[in-house]
Amino acid sequence: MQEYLNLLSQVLSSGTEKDDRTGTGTRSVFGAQMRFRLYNGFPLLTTKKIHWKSVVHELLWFIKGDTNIAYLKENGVSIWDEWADENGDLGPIYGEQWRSWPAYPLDPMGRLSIDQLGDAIHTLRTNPDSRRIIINAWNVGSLHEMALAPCHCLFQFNSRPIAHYHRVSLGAGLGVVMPTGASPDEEANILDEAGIPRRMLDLQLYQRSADLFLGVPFNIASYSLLLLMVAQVTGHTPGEFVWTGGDVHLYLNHFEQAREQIERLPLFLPDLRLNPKVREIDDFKFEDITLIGYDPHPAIKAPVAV
Ligand code: THF
Repeated sequence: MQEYLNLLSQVLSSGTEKDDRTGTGTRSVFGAQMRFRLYNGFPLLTTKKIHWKSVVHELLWFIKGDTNIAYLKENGVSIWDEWADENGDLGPIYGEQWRSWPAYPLDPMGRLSIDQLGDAIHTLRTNPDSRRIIINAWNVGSLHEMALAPCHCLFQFNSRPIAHYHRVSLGAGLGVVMPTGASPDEEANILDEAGIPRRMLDLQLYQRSADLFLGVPFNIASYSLLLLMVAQVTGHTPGEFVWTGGDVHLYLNHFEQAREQIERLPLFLPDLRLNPKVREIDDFKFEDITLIGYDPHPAIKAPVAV
């Protein structure tokens, strides 16, 4: 997570002061990238405590295709409260675009809407070399109906063969004997004779607007978790999460907190275990996701810009 601390320093030292929609004011850098190798530990920030429960419930809520905060409230997650209307609705944000992007005209299968996440998983199982495994939340025709335009707006999966030696060491280490939901032919393409994945899965996110202190640690953890889940249900070994940012900013009222964090030493990364019995993305429940050995520095409070 040193890369994250480096980016904090970079924005503090060389960012441009810039006004923003929320009227708070920011220091901002345009264009940045961080890479996290998921087999080196789960990239949950250790230089301040992250509210992990919020990360998991928010992701499960996106996967459900839900855009009303009722589920989050029931589970004690308040990170979306500020943007919801009086009925708890946020408009057609992430969940709706991921699972039911409206199809006009009807797609060739006659569907009224497109399940982008389901289609991505199907493609990873049947045509993993594809360079079109993209999920897009930036639905230009619907932006005006959303409580907030998507910040993490597009992501792409990349499936690649891994070397045999790598396969053996990783496969043994992770104990991955993968369920895939694929036909035996497809499975032979993904798993070797010992049931160990032949292929690795990467995910790259494009985040057009990045609240580096509050949002980004959540976003890194959330997409890394999604990558592990999709890897499991498609029979891949988790590879790299690549985070790409557009306007990467620190709000002016987060500077002190950012400086405090930079002084702290990164600690050991936790591990993440998924229940290996889960074979379909829609079957993951909170209890199937276990974080092990997360022992971070204390939380640092900071106000969220609305
Ligand atoms: N708006 C802004 N200004 N920043 C964001 O990061 C952001 N998001 C989502 C939508 N709009 C945004 C909401 N995600 C927190 C964390 C993530 C959020 C919103 C708020 C937050 O306040 N975190 C605190 C408390 C955590 C908790 O109580 O669970 C923290 O200390 O981390 C980016 O996707």
